[in-house]
Amino acid sequence: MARYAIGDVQGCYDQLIQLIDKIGFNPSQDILYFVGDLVNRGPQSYQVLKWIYKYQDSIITVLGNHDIYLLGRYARVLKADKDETISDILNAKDSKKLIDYLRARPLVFHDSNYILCHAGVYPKINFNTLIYLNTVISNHLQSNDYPIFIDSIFGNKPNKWSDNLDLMQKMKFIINSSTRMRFLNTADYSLDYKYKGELANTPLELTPWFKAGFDPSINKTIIFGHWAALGFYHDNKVISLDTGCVWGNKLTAINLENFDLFQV
Ligand SMILES: [Mn+2]
Repeated sequence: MARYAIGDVQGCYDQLIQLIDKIGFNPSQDILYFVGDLVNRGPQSYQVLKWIYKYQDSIITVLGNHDIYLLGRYARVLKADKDETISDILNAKDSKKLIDYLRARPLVFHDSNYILCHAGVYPKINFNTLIYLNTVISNHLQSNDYPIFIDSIFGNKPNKWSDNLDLMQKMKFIINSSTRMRFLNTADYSLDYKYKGELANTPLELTPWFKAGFDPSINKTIIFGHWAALGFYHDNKVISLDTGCVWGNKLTAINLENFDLFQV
């Protein structure tokens, strides 16, 4: 048995299948962790989601910003973005089954060694608080009223965490930080949404979220994606796996027992 973590697929079905072949995935023995953003921008989102659904007993995946966008489009609370490539899912006969699977995925998953989260773990929060809010959000997404909930979660505010925020504001902050975060404003650790570039050119006033110093309760290695300009990055605290497959670069998997890297 082996565990592999895989970066942002975003509808790149052919590359997903090539990568699965390369690692020799055995669904009866292996577990695949996906960092989210399974769909959108790429050409075959429906095929990807069907494949994930088929092997769901061997797969753990968390919600990315594009997955939440798909939920919002299906729930008819978002207008179509001109760059979206999810109409095949929205028009599919089995779309309800796939959407119901997707909205039952968490924002954050953790095992004894790793935390899996699409964009990352906001470093200045107590981990138990994060896991509690993750559960509350997941309950909303799985309820019959989920379109109303999804309609209320979009927007950049609040961009600053405080224990004094009300529950709705806390949930919005956790959804934004878990699915969209790259940099924090160094002065107050608020979320920055503007700069999406490389570490080497980081503006002076910003800090990458994983360099801002972690709350001591966050004591596992964080596996994340979302940040194509960062690419593959591995230190003693984080593993970054979005290597920009949908932009013509690579799709990456890492074996979580021995850190062997696989790319197509
Ligand atoms: Mn993303």
